[in-house]
Amino acid sequence: MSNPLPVVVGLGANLGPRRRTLQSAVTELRALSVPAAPFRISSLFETEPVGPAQPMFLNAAVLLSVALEPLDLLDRLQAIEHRHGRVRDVHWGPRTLDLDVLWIDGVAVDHARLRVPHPELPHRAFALLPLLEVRPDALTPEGQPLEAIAAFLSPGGITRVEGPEWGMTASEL
Ligand code: A4P
Ligand code: MG
Repeated sequence: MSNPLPVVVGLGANLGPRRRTLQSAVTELRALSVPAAPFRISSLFETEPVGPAQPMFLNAAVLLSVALEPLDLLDRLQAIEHRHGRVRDVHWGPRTLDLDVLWIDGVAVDHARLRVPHPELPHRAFALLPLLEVRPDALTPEGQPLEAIAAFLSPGGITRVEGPEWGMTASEL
């Protein structure tokens, strides 16, 4: 991917110092993003866990622009997860930090390690609502507005706890 493309990364945490971990992940995502390209942070949401019983999540989304192949982006995100103590054990289980590639502008990926748009996106308000905050006009690779899909989602189990300033630096506020 030589030209930078807008990407939305979903962030989730439900173990440890959740808010601080997400703030630190935003700092790392800022460093991945092409300078001067749009970089947007969603509100912070507290969300009921989907999957096995486990602590409540904090979820958010970040729009950035990257000049990386999708699999290279995944490698970078997994390195950030590891730096934050991420251990993979229980599928859909608790985690200090989860970074998912939710959407890449105009791109579909169907690879053993990476599927984009994220296949669960149409079923997950905790991912789709933050995504639409940072990129309200996002389209599926087939050209369908993601906003239209959101209309079918139940918004239950999601509480907006802070505006985007939770992830901003002092100079951005
Ligand atoms: N992978 C494939 N596509 C992607 C993608 N678009 N982005 C592969 C990131 N990774 C992708 O993911 C397992 C593998 O998926 C990766 O190695 C990558 O090659 P994982 O996060 O390491 O493992 P997991 O959590 O066991 O599985 P999964 O299916 O990725 O879980 P999710 O989808 O991340 O869901 N409830 C609330 N309220 N909020 C949450 O954030 N998160 C989950 C986890 C469950 N319930 C939740 C939340
Ligand atoms: Mg994941």
